[in-house]
Amino acid sequence: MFRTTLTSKACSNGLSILTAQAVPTSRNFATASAVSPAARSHKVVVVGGGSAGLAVSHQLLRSGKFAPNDIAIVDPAKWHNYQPGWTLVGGGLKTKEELRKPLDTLLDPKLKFYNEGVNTFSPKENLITLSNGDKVSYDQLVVVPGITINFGSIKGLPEALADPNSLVSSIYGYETCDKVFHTITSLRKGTAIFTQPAGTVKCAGAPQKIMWLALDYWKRAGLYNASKGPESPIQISFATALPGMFGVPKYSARLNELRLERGVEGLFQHDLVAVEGNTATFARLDQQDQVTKHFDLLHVVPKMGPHEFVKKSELANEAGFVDVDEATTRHTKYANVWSVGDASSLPTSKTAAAITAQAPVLVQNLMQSLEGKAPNATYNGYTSCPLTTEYGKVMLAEFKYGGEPHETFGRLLGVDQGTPRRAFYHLKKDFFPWVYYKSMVKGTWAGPKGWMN
Ligand code: UQ1
Repeated sequence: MFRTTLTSKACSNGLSILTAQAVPTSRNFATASAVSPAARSHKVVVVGGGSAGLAVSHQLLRSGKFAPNDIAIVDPAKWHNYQPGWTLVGGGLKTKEELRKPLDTLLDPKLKFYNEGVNTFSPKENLITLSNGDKVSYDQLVVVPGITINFGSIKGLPEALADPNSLVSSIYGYETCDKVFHTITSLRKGTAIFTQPAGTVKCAGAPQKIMWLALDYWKRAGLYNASKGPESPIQISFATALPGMFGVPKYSARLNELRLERGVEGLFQHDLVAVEGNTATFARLDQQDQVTKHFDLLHVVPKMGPHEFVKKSELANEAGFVDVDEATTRHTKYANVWSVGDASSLPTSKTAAAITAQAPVLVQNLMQSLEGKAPNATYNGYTSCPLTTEYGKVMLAEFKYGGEPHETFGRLLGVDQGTPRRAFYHLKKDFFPWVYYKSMVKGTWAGPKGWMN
């Protein structure tokens, strides 16, 4: 994963963009090596060694159609993190160390690894320039570097997070995810605020997953009691830029019922902009003003966005995401460029579960494209959000494009996944982290479709 913000040199040569049809048809299995000047030239270059990069690279390799070094992976990171587990770290259920592995140990030796960032994309020339200045050329490019967490987007946040005495923390970073549990266990009374920002975030359910775990912790410790109203030692608010609890109506309604039952104040259309001491300032999105709130504990979800080197490139749409067709995952202008995962423009919730469904589609379509065939695999927008609603229970939200529920166990077993369940908690806490490192990063896990080849 590209976890650091990289410097980008914008491509501003003003040349007209090639259309899909204009991409040379010779870029396929038969001729690729003939046109390549050997070193630093690959059939496929995958930018990003996160969930999407590892799944796609290894699924491509498993096709058996690639020789050593035909596929290259580019990522400046030393470590690969299982980020869905950071909520569990915040809840005191896992350690952050057990969720990460050195990136190079996850790569099949047949992959060429450039442990570097990317400065620029030159899609008309089919090459990328690395942060060390080296140029790497490709026949097919997969752009999956993820997105950045902009801690600096909230005034005073970096300082508050770094202060070991402040009860300000975030599950959205390796450095801070273990501070979260410390803040939860330290609070004895007062107001706890959990925030969710405006704009794109990874896993839009995580901002409240950690709140539900904290609530349960304080309830069990006798510090939170909804029936006591203002007499409860701890008061809890959920301050979200969204107008409701979740983007999918079915689950949003259930989560709002939980919020009301559990006495959590909903501060909707509140977007955190600054933290100073024990005061949080929010922009009110429904009115043109700001409001300040006192807090004793603050869990912050910073704003997130595309990496500069993607945003400034010819591959990005206006919002800065890699502009791909929502069904085929192929770039809308460059027929030999592909993207899935957080960096892509795919209009669905950004999760590892989404990648389990996206990666096989990208891989099948890229392989067909190499064989000179039209891509015919399609992605339906599948994504999932296993919402911890308390210790021992998870609401397994699964949906597709249009916010329509698409429930695996609803279909298989007839259960309603809007109801939090213990079995789903074990999927989230034990099975998913296990299958992720055991199979998904190795290219053998297709999520709800099970194991592949
Ligand atoms: C999944 O495969 C997965 O990754 C390993 C997750 O964790 C990040 C998930 O949250 C989900 C929902 C899946 C999908 C798999 C099934 C069996 C529903």
